[in-house]
Amino acid sequence: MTLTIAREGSVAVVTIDNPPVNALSQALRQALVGAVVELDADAAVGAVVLICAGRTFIAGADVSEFDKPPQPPHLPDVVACIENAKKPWIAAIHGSALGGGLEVALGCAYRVAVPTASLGLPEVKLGIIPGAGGTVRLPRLIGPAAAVDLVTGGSPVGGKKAEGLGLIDAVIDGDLRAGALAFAGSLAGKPLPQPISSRAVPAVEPDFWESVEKAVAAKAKREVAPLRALASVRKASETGFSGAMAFERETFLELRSSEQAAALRHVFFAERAAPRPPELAGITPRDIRSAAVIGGGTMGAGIAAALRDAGLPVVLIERDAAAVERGLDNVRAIYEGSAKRGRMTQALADERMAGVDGSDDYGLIADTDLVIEAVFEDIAVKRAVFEKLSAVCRPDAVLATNTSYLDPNAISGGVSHPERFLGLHFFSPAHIMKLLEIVPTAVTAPEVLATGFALARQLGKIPVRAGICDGFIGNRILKVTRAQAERLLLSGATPSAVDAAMRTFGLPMGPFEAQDLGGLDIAAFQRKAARERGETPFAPVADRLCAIERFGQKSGGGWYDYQPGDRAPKPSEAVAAIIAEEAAGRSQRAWDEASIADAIVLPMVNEATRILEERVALRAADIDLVKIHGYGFPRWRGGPMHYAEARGLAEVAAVLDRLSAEGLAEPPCDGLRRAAEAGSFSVLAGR
Ligand code: T1G
Repeated sequence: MTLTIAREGSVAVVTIDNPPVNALSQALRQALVGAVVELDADAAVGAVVLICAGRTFIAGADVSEFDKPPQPPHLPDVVACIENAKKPWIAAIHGSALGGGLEVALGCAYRVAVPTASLGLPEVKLGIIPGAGGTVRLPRLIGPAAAVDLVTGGSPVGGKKAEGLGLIDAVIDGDLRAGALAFAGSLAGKPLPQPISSRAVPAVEPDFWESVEKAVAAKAKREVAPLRALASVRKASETGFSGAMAFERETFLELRSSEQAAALRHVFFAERAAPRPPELAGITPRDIRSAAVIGGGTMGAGIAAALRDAGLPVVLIERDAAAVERGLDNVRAIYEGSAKRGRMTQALADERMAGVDGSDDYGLIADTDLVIEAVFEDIAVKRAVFEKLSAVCRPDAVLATNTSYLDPNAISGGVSHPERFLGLHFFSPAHIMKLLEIVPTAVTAPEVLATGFALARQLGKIPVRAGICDGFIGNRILKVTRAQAERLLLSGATPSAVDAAMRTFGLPMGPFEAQDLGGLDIAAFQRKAARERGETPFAPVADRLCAIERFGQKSGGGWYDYQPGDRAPKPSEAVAAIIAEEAAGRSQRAWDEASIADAIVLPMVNEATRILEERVALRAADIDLVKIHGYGFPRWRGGPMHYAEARGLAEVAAVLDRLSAEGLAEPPCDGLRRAAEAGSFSVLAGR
């Protein structure tokens, strides 16, 4: 880490260089205090520009220090030191001024930024609240309402929006350093602005805090930090500066050691590590500058949109002209929907759509860098596609299958240069869901696997390498979850009780609501294939529902009944009767929400541990990312593996033993027992 001071006439330029994101380490905090003292003492200095080297302004406190006791100088004191400096400091912002980075900027007398800068207080996404005056200075600078949005939502704003809010004093077009120096020069002879800490907070409407609290609570659900952040902004609006700072700091220190903060930090680092797995270090991926998708159905259209959103030109191939039109209509519907919902302008939607060419002529993709197949889940259909691609595409073109359940080794059988083939398993809707399971075959070349990870980075997705088995990582665990959910029904629980318990646990919806939404027929198709392989999937009730074509919302009834035009699930007497028949003779027991959650989540952990033991997943954290980004597992619990470690693996094994004794779950696998003895999954695989 370096902090250097240069002098440009009467303006001193303080440059921070602490790669990779200029995080506020203890050494950097110390150096900033030293710079204030040095420049206050230099009579030749009339103003100070604070700027950062590298790709971004200060991106926040150093999250890797959060597990250690805070070391002085503490950030609130550093910010106060800058605010009380005798010379005006001007924060010159590019990249991201986040968390402590924005708090340092709020201690400066002025803030300028390039239009592409992003400024925010994302602390609630780490389960904490700003800890260096963010909740106290912000309402004084931009008013309580705007401050509440920034602090409780955690999302950044761009340079122009920041200027409109009054968060920055000027947007600098062109060279930031030169623009900041010119801004500093324009201050000559002007009185210093009132320090933000001594400004009053603008008054709010009488019912402001009550109404905003309802809105924040509804969005936060069981996450603790957003409401605590709101309380700190309210305190700042109703108390003097020092009292509000003490309240904020006390809240910050309490939350930083909370379970939710530990879980969210775990996810933060896992997400950042995912696109660059250590096993691919030093391997150069192939360039992807053009792409094609074979198949314009729901998945194919979503994948095409995801590729377009990353700026890649896309050719959408279908079997004939009519299917091509249907495929293009599917992509068009995605962009029209985004424009209608205000997610993008109509002009951008049109530009994205203009970059999609539809055709039934494979010859169009003879020079395409990447081709992703997303046709019907049938091995013969897929192999026929890859035989055509092998004949038409460049030998170095990366060929990928989006299969969910088929074996990529089997699909690649007819592919020429099979080392350039792999599985890229997208999750529907493919242009929204972040997870991308990357599935190498036995012969996929390392640089092709690295290309899959580079593509994920290009698409802004979370990549996880998955080994080949039925369902890879996520869907294999999902099968266990669905079987467990049915087991509960046969021992006294109801679909509504199970779904309610899993929503309380933090899932966006329960297993039965989810099946009704996605359609029961899809899993029935997989169970049929499994039975043809000699497996015995457990789904006595689902099988009977499919036999009478109760496929869920799409057929007017599944696990629940639905009134025409109403998607609200209603408990079904017909389903209850089938459950009663299937449960006959089985022991029944009382279920409360906690025991339901145990009977669903802990078997999930057990199967995940098998996946880890078999090296289908390389790291426990990868499984957490799969469940969070593919299946809605609450990120504030860190994912199933982090949740299990935080709860205690010995307890997890003991509960599974008890459930197993009642015939309600598999016993802990050997790997889970070994991990329980060691107290961590690291005994099984990489972290
Ligand atoms: N601390 C430590 N390391 C960090 C970091 C941070 N705040 N942010 C990123 N990194 C590492 C990351 O692990 C990765 O490491 C590398 O930098 C590149 O990250 C007191 C208490 C800034 C938008 O929450 O949002 O301030 O894998 O791949 O895509 O009130 O990083 O290379 O070894 O994400 O260009 C608040 C979190 C902290 C910002 C850049 N700040 N970071 O994205 O790079 S709490 C944040 C980000 C706080 C105060 C409170 C993004 C980014 P490696 P990357 P990127």
